[in-house]
Amino acid sequence: MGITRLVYAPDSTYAIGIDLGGTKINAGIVDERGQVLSACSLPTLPGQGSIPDRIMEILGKLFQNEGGPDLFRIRGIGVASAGQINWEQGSVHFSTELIPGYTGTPLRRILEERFQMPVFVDNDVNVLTLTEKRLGAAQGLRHFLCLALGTGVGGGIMVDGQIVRGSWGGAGEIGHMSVDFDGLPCICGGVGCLEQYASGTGIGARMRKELEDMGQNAAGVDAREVMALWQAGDPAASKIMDETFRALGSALASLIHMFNPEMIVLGGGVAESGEAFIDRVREETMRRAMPSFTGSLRIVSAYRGNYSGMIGAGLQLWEYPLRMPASGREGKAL
Ligand code: BMX
Ligand code: ZN
Repeated sequence: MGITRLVYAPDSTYAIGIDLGGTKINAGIVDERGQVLSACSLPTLPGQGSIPDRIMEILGKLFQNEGGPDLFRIRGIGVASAGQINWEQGSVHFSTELIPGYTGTPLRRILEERFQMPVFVDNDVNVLTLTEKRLGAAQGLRHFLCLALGTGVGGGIMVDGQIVRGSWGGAGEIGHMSVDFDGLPCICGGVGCLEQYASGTGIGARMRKELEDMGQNAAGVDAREVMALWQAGDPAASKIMDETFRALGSALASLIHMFNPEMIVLGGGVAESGEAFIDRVREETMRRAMPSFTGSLRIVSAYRGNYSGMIGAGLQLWEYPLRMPASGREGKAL
C-alpha cells in the first residue's frame, strides 16, 4: 500500500481539512465548493497519546488508499480544533479537560515544519461559521452566530462579515456562557454554563442523574438514547430535554440582544436529531427575546451535518491569504 507525498501548490483546487473534536477527528481532501474528494474518521481518544500524533495517524490513513497518486498537490492544511486557539500562532491557548494535556500545543508550527506548506488553525466552531458563510445557509449574510452542540458546546460569532476573535482568539466560547448563576458546575470552572445543559455530554450526565434519583439503572445511558426516548415521549427524557431547550432559549435570547444577528445556525450531533429539535429551540428563544430582534431572525440547521467542520477547516485556505512557513518548499512523505 503506497503512501502519498504531499506537495504545496498554491494553484491547487484541493486542501486538507481536519476537524478535531473531543470525541472524533475527521480529515478529508476538500475543494472550495465543499466537495469532499475523500475523508476518514478516527476517535480522538483524548488523554491517550498526543493530538499531533493522532493527526499524523489520520493523515496517514487518508492518503493510504490503494492505487492513489504518489504525489498530491494541495494549497495547504486547515485545522478546526476544539479549545481556545491563539489565531495568530495557530496554537492551543487553552483546552478544557475534554482534551487533557492539549493546552499549549503549537499545532501550526508542528504541521508547518512537517509539511512545509501553509497551515491555518482555528477553533472548531469559528471554522463552522466559515462553512456557513461560504456554502451554507448564511451565504451573503454579514451578521450571524453558529453553535455546535456536540461533546461540548462551541460557538462562532460573525459580525460585519468577520469572525469575532477578541484579543488573542478566545472570543465566541458560547458554551461557557452561564444560563443559571446557581446552576451546575462546569468543567471550565464556571457555574451554570450552557454546555452543561445542551452538549451531548451534559444531556447524558443529567439523564443518568435523573434515572439514578428515580432508583433506576443508568449505566451507559448517553445523549443519543435520551434524544430517542424524548422523541418517543418518555417523561424522564422530556424533563431533561425541556431543560436543554430552556437553557438554549435563554442563551440565544441573550446573544440575540447582544449581537443582533440575522441568523443562528445550529450544528453538532445533538442538533442533528431533526426538525423537532430546532422547532423547540426556536420556540424557547422567541419566548425570551424582544420581538424587535426576532422578527426577521432565522434559526436553522448547519450545512451538511458532521462534515461541515472538516470542510470549513479546508476553506481557510481560500478565506485567508496563503503564507508559507519560513523555510523550504519540499513536499514530505506522510
Ligand atoms: C468546549 C471547548 C470549545 C469547543 C466546544 C465544542 C475545549 C476542548 N473545548 O466548550 O473550545 O469549541 O467544546 O467542541 O476546550 P466539541 O468537542 O464538541 O467539538
Ligand atoms: Zn463552562
